[in-house]
Amino acid sequence: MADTLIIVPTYNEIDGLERIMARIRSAVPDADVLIVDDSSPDGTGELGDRLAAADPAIRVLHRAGKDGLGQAYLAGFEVARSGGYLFVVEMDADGSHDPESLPAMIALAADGADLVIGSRWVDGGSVVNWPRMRKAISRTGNWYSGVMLRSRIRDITAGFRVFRAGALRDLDLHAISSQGYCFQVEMAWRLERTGHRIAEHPITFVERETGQSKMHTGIVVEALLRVTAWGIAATLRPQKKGNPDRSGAGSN
Ligand SMILES: Nc1nc2c(ncn2[C@@H]2O[C@H](COP(=O)(O)OP(=O)(O)O)[C@@H](O)[C@H]2O)c(=O)[nH]1
Ligand SMILES: [Mg+2]
Repeated sequence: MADTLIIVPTYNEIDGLERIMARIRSAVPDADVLIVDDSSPDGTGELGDRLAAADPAIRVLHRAGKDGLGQAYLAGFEVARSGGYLFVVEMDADGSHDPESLPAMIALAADGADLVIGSRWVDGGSVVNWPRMRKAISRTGNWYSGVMLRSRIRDITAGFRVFRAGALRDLDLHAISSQGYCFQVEMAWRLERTGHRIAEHPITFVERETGQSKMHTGIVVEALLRVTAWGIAATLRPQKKGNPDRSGAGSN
């Protein structure tokens, strides 16, 4: 059985899905892949079904409607948990995250990192073809999260990640409340503040060539408000390092 599950959330990604699946299957042939599609109107889910029919390593989880990135990943984590996988990967369907980085990232998790972030903002990391505005939002968001959450993570908003499955079990996933991309900040911060090991691996993020970004102002506002609220709450009620997020949970 594969020890890694790669979760790929999709919403209207029909143009790039086949290409990214082929790249994933050739870069990490031993991993299983789970497409989590929110009933994309463009037929992405049906294309996923055809790819799954031709390749037993690929599965599709169909969800009833567009419900945000966070909910899609939480549903995928449940599949990973019941399948007994050791490593759980998050990556976008649009080609921005290069599957060829995965062997090195999974190796870091196998070496003991609880979360490995494919990072644009550490030495060696970069972004290709992003509009100046997107770069500014990402840099400012990471800077603000660093200050408010006292986080040392350089790319806390990144969506390219490998979790050790045991670390996911340490978190109370039902308590994760973020809807949009703020989900990524919440997951990383919960692990960091409970003393989990976080590694950042430099990646080159390449802006999508097909389809459209689902990023919108509401997502940025949600992140800004939540990070501010978490930062204030953490100042009032500091968490002791080493305390699990979920009482009584171990990390294995
Ligand atoms: N299932 C699901 N996937 C989503 C949703 N929103 C975004 N995605 C996927 O999440 C990934 C990142 O989204 P994208 O629009 O590329 O964000 P950007 O890279 O920040 O511009 C892509 O694979 C999207 O198809 C959603 O509500 N549900
Ligand atoms: Mg994208």
